[in-house]
Amino acid sequence: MQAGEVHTQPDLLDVDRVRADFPILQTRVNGKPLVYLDNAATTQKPAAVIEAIEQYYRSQNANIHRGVHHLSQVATEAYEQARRKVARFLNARSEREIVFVRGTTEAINLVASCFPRAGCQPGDEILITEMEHHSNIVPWQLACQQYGLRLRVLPMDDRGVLRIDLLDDYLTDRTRLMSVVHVSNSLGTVNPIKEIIARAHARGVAVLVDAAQSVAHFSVDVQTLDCDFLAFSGHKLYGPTGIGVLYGRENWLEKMPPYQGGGDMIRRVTFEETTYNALPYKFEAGTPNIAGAIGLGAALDYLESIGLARIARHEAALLQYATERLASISGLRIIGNAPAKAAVISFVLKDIHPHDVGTIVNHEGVAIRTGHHCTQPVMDHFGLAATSRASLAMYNCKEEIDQLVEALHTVIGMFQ
Ligand code: 7TS
Repeated sequence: MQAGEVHTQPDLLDVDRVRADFPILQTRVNGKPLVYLDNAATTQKPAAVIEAIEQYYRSQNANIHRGVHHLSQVATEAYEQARRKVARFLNARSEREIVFVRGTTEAINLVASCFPRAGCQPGDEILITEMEHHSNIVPWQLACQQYGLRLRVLPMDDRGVLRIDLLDDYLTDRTRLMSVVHVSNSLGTVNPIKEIIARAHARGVAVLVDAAQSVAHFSVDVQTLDCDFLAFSGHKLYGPTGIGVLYGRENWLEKMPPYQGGGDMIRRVTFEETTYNALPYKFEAGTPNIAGAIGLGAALDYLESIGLARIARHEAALLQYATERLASISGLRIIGNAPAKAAVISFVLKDIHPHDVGTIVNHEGVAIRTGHHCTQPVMDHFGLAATSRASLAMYNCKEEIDQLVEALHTVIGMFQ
């Protein structure tokens, strides 16, 4: 190293320092250090998020948008500041495009309920894909029943890659909206979302992006993507449960009728007629999850202090390491082998039931998810009932992957 050269490598994530920010990672399970690899289900929370929520309840709690008193103004400002942070995080044009909801599920239900009333006729089509989470399937089935629409499904291949070569056949003159997952929660596939959006737009089709599994892993910019809607959950992004975001392009949100009726979403109510509030409040009926929004804002601050580019590099290296180590276990088959993947490895181990795999590795302190991951059509594609799934976050490290591999060898030993 040359004199004067900086010793630290600013581009590298300091995983020990990051881990120290997450109190729960000190937990021991069955006498072993916790190895938390269920991050696609929910991430752990840094102290900064826990403290922001506590501080809100200790010193800022009041209902928002209604009171002239001090605390109500403080709480309103904190809630609206969180919205501005989300708008900046996604690079939205305005915070009018940011609707707070309970999570990805509610965001998709909102669009499935309101979009058809603004932009569809009976016989029109909604396009989804074969790798969607149930929360991006069932709301559209309900909408199809209610509004006489037809649901179409773009298939994937056996690597878990969408058949983009068929996209133009599936985008018909009747297609009004395509709702597509950015990163698959059960396969890890990163879909070429920008290309999909461009091709849908060329046919006049609006696009909703399910970003539940992408926003915590690499930077997502709604203007660069040019999406019409985008949904994510706070709890998969180091924030609290019960809060999430629907980004909606302003012209669509203006056109769509409200989702729920109640306080705060109105301008004027009489028994004869009600007029609605401005965006985004038209879609936020009732007292929202104020503490949740503030906690989400703190999570975004934390994420940005680490830097998504640095997180993406760290997780990509870890995913590659984990893939190589798992693939070297005899009898282990990785499900989902797309060239572009993020943070998720699903696998089956010989003919051992995934629930047995999950139970035994838990004895070794390792938390993985087993089951269909709310993607039964994906399981059907591969002729499986369930897989085991390890999913990564910024605080995971190589030693934890080694512990998983060791625990899997214990599983194999028990079934020999
Ligand atoms: N979309 C995707 C791609 C998801 O992975 C999930 C949750 C959702 C939508 C729903 O998010 P929610 O916050 O509204 O529940 N995925 C998972 C999972 O993989 N394991 O548990 C939940």
